[in-house]
Amino acid sequence: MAECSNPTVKKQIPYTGQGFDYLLREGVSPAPIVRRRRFAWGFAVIASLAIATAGSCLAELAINPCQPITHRVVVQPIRANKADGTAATFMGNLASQTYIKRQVNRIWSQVGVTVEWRPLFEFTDDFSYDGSPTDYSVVQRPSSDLDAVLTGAGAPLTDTTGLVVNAFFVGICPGANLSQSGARGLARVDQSGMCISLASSLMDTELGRDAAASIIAHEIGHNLGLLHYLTNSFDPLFPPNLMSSFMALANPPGRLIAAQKTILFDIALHPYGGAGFALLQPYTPTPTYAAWAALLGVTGGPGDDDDGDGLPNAFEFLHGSCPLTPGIFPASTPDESGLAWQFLKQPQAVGAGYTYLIETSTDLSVWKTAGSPGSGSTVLTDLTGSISIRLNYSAGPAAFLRVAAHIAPEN
Ligand SMILES: [Ca+2]
Ligand SMILES: [Ca+2]
Ligand SMILES: [Zn+2]
Repeated sequence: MAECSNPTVKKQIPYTGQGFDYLLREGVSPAPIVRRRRFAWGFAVIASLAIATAGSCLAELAINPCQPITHRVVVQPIRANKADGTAATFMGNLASQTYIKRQVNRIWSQVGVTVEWRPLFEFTDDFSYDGSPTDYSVVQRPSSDLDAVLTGAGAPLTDTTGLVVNAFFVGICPGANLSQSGARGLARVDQSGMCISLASSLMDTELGRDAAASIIAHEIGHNLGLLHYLTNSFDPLFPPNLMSSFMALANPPGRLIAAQKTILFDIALHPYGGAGFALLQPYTPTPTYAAWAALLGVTGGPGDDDDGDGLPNAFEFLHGSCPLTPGIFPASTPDESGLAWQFLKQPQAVGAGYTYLIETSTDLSVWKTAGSPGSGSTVLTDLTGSISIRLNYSAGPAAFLRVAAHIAPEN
């Protein structure tokens, strides 16, 4: 795992108004700053601070930040074995499996989807493994073998409801020959069913495991109804993305773009009737921190900061930002009276009892609850899904706002 860089950026924004120069100072101390209440987790940051982190913390995959999980996809992995005991590569050892599944989950969390893996099903069938008795070590295995594997006699049709993605891990992928089996996949579009072949050597490196995750996530995308997407590295309108038809091992793609999310969640936009739409099942997250952490692969507690971006996990839980992708503190919006910040409230975290503790100060020493008399701040709105706070320019020559997400103390 690459080390996270976490430089602290301090900036000052001059503001001129009402005949005098107003300086809203911005700064931060290393988190956690203060623990002032029994139930308060470390304060996230002092408002208006941009925490810049270079690159991705977890791995090389280029992906967008996650979105709050609203749907799930259930995947049934099936490993093809030959009668002589030769077994297709699945995802390597347990640590490698955990890593790859986590990366697949990170990719799909970009569109608010979590991937649930059923236990691996072992299936002994020479034809499924490599097309035996025909030899496809040099000649390309026909693509039509995909359907033959998926529907063949004895194939483990573990799902008759059309709600589970069946993923066969094979020795030679249909549409490829043995020499092309580094990482290959072939999948139905807008319907369950795929074949994947992975060279065992891929499991030896992080890049190889990322490539495996990328191709697995790509084939899931086909099953869910996505076609290949035109890409051009030099055209920002068509950035490399998960559904590129070509993947370079050195740079496995993972990004899902907005147009793809639109297709996924609109059955009318599905290309072949929308059977793949049913694979996306609505998901109601369990209202606990532990469930959220397990879902996204967060290993730290509420006061920890898994991605090192200065936003504690508890804040990311409540606000809905991604705990494994470095982000920045929510941006402020200026108006004639000050700077306003909006902090989102995710239903899962609200259900778990989490709330914001927002305080202001003019000297970084004495802190007052935001919106209280003399705090120099105003609660603009406090809604089910968000709270908006304005730090007023009248607060003083310098003003600070800080926020923590915590479980509200019982009265
Ligand atoms: Ca964080
Ligand atoms: Ca983050
Ligand atoms: Zn494809």
